[in-house]
Amino acid sequence: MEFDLSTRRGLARAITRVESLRADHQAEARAFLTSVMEKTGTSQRIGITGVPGVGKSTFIDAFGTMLTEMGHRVAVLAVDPTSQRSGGSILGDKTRMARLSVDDQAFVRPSPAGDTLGGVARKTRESLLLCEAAGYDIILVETVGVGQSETVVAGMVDFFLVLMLPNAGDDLQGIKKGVLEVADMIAVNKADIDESAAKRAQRHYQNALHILEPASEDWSPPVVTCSGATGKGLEDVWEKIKLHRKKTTESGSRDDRRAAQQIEWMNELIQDGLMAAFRAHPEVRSQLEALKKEVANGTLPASAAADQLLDIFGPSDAKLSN
Ligand SMILES: Nc1nc2c(ncn2[C@@H]2O[C@H](COP(=O)(O)OP(=O)(O)OP(=O)(O)O)[C@@H](O)[C@H]2O)c(=O)[nH]1
Ligand SMILES: [Mg+2]
Repeated sequence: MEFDLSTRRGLARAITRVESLRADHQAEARAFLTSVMEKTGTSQRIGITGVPGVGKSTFIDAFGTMLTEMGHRVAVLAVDPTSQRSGGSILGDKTRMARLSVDDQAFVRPSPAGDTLGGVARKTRESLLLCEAAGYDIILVETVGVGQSETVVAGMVDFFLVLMLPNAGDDLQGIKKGVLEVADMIAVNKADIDESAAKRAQRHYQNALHILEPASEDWSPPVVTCSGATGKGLEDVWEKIKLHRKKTTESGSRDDRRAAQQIEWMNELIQDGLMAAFRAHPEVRSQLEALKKEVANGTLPASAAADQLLDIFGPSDAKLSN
């Protein structure tokens, strides 16, 4: 199956194939992806997160439009594991991306549905590669700041931007420390509402970041203020992202980060594949429930049950002791 990636329609159809749950579609999608791999890898991949209402969609609309005006081609993807439950999705509200969604230099795709974060993220990773093969040189991946989704998105981008509200209390407004650890930059958004509050929040986050060990030797995450609504500060955000790219390209850490992400992704896929094969194995299936009960009621040690099942499953060396 071929898809014409030179049109948005062709790209959209290829992504739909990636998102399909049908095994034959997935095989087709994978074969197609393999055939376009050499055209991937050249874009700037940027993750954007923040609590609901921080202004992600508004920011992306303004930031993306600024980039297409500079001559870039911008694709916007989303990772939202909650989209199925709520019936909507992060980018369902195209009204919030009024300019970008009609910009012919942009491609906007809502989050794929899925009941696990891993499943949603896998599809987004593959869609990201398709967008690159289609010639989009900047990919923005939006995720809402819930659960583990930030860590997952940070694991598929070159640069991870965390948007914050200006009314930061001393309690870091409940922000998870884990988010600060993966941030390459913090932007205090909605600075137009109250400049001095935004500046206070900026100092606050600068202090918070100083407490943490810098994640890399060649980059200390800056804290800036901006407004998606007025556009103020967005050029500065872009300058910082370009500087990061320059520094990490020179030091080699950008390639290292990408390589580590690819290996991590492969490992996840192997684990998923093995688990699926394990669960589908007829004899494992016939024994699993009974053994689970024995483990649950304490008559069989978990390790013995696992060994039994691994024995049934296959290669005799697939044992816990190895
Ligand atoms: N004053 C001001 N308001 C903003 C700004 N950015 C967004 N807003 C408003 O804040 C509200 C939420 O903005 P969104 O862009 O939808 O926020 P979001 O983070 O995408 O929200 P979710 O998709 O629900 O997670 C809307 O009413 C926006 O108009 C800004 O820079 N300044
Ligand atoms: Mg939004």
